[in-house]
Amino acid sequence: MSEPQPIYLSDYRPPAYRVIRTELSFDLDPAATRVKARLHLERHPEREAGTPLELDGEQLDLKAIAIDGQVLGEDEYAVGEAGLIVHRVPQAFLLDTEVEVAPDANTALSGLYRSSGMYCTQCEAEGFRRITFYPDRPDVMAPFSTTVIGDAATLPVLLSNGNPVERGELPGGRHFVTWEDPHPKPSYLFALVAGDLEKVEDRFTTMSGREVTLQLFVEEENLDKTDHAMASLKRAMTWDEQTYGREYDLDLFMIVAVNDFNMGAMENKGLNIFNSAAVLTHPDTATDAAFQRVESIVAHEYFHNWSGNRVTCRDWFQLSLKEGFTVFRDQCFSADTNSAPVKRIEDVSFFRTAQFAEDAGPTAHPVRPDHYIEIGNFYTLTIYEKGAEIVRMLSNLVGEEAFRRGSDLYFSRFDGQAVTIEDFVDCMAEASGEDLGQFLRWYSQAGTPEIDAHGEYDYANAEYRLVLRQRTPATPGQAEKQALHIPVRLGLVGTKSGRDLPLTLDGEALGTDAVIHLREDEQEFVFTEVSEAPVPSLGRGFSAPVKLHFPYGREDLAFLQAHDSDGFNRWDAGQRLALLALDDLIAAHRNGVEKVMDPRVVEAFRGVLEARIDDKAVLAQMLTLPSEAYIAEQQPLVDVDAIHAARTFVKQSLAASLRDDFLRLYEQNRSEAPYAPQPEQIAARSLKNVALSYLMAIEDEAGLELAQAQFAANHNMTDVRHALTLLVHGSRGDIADPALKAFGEKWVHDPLVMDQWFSLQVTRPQADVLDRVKFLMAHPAFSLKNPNRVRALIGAFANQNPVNFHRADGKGYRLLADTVIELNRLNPEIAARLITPLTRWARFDETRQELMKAELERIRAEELSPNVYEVVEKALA
Ligand code: 0A1
Ligand code: ZN
Repeated sequence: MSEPQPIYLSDYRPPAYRVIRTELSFDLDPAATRVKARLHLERHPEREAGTPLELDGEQLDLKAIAIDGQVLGEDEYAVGEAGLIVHRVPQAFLLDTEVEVAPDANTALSGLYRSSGMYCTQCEAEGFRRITFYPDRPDVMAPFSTTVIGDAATLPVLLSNGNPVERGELPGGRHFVTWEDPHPKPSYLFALVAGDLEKVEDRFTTMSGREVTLQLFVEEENLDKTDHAMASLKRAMTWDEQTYGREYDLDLFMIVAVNDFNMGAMENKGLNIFNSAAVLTHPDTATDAAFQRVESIVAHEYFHNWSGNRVTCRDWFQLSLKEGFTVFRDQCFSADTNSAPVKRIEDVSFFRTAQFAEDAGPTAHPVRPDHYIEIGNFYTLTIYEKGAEIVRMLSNLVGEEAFRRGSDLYFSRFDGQAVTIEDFVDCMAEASGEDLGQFLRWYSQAGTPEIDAHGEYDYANAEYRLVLRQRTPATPGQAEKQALHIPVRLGLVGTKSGRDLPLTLDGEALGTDAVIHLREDEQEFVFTEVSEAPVPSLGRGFSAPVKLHFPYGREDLAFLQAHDSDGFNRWDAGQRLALLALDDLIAAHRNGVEKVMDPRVVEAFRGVLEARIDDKAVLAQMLTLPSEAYIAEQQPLVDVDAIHAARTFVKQSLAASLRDDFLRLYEQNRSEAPYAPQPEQIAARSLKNVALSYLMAIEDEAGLELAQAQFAANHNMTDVRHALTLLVHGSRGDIADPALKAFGEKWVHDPLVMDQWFSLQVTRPQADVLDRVKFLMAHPAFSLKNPNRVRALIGAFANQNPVNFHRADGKGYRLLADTVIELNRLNPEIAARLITPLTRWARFDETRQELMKAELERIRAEELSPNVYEVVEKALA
């Protein structure tokens, strides 16, 4: 096999042939589905006559081909590994092809495949070429008509995009439905579903008074798990009308839940397909976090109807055009629906842990990459989450009103077109009058910018001088970096008053909270009329996706934690304070010195507990220590054992010192009220469960009793799972084991609950866990073919159990590599994603580095899919 070759953004050319209309017909069969395609094609006016017709196609068995009704001779076309070439075609013509595909043999879950007996499709990014020969690129848009033929008894439901226009019986117990999608769409938004599904129906009246039918299709046993998704959908539809003035554009909107799915969900036009984990909820089976995730994913896919479908991407280098914008939209929606500060804290915590790590690793890439081998590898945190941070910065830079004018302009100017990131930014520039030229560098430059800040208060002149210096570390293929336009939102908090001081910059009064613009490598900002010595509160609300360093003392941080008017920075000051203490303890652990708890951290926590913070969800966040993964992110060299020991020590020390406070908090926040996924209830539960984590950190009688009782009360999955996790992660096997067994037996029929059962066992920090992982891989409820199972078991072990994955004997690495090698053949997309923790070898000690690289080499020696090849090559480069 030849080495896979990269594709370059600079090589972009418009398509040679346009598709005016696409007509498909599927005769479904597990081993031999027949797909007939009739394409109405037209040569691009700028391309010369004689340009051959090139269509993408993979693993297709061509049965028939004709142009304008004339069957082609064998010398008139050629079929290769990647597609079909017809050497001579007219200027405008009809192409008929018939191919055979094998849904049951499709374990990659891209193209047409079967999941629990139902047929479904996944076409983004390049799955449509596994269904029929086609110009499978997003800048080719056409209206589709699709006829689905299947067995009437086993496949009563036959779905595709758009509206059903005809249905009927056929000989041999078969039936068909024909669907028309009037909106021109790229092939990646095509979808087909056929199965024995139950339907839940609702209605929505749009702002212009049109009636839309909403349908959710699930397997019969999941009919009681659809309420929340349906309610979320209606909220999202209303929100998009109110916030962006966008309404839905078909008479029917369908969501289907499938069990085997590579990602969370997919925004196919009018027919969203969801991973069952991203749509099904029930108080007994799903946690609060799962309810919130479902709400945000339902919204995300719905929002794509405009940001992605009506206006789509010219090519896959522009992926963040739809994903960054849509993530920003779903984040704002969730913030409006739940606790806004907590949503921001959660998003940023995740971002600073996972995206920063990606940006610092061998697969770092710009939000708009300039080359790739396998686009399936680019559905990354950088494209999605950093892309969303860039859109958020834009919105803050131009202001909410101009941002709305800019998005209105974008949607109207480019409706029905496939466009670029510049097109989007241009609309924002035009609507606001801002010069966004330098800002565009955010899209082309990889790596996390770092700002070194220094400040000095001059009593005599009542001035505060702030110096900001920016640098972006080199990333693979990008040694030199240019200065970015970085918005820094800040305040100066007076040390006497504890209040935000008025800000005057260059004679201009800016209020008490302002955004300054860092554009140079180094810039000085002199604030005048500063009446008392301040502590600066920088990067409020995480105003830019950067690492911001300021030489804060612990007193400064405790002060900001108590007084900052910005909720996010208040929380962050606490995190920074805890990190300083953790640094000392990590060093103590490494040096074999006795660990001593910093009393200032204990006092800061006591202060938080006594501060009467109204928002319980915020309070719960303020009482939560930085995760081991985030602590690791801050260390020059990751020592997983020292980090685990230090964090456990801090937790136990806080629990011992503040035990009665945590007990009180627990009691005050327990409730017998029936479960509802409402913000107030979720907040109370999170606070109660944070308190329980501390009590269980010392495993005293009270903690153990509460955890056992909470598990036994069986009130809702959030409480049950949390209690069970604490028990299983604790030292009392005599209590944990029977609970674990009972839970596993009770839920053995429910794969989504079994995923939680797998995860909570393999994230146990104790040393015996590797055997448990292997044992569970042989459990009848586990299967390597199902991505959710793989993520819940192998993924959770490798990503959420640092001390065991990074065992000094390398057996954790070996297990991951073995799994990757097997998955490389079954499901390349999932295999490639699973490698991530091994690619981070540079962050560990030499022995571990060698062990990790040896496993990467072992993977490299296999015959690899392009997906795995690309990741392994980068990791070993
Ligand atoms: N566009 C979807 C994500 C998605 C991407 C690729 C997929 O298959 C490889 C599936 C879904 C979204 O942003 O939700
Ligand atoms: Zn998306």
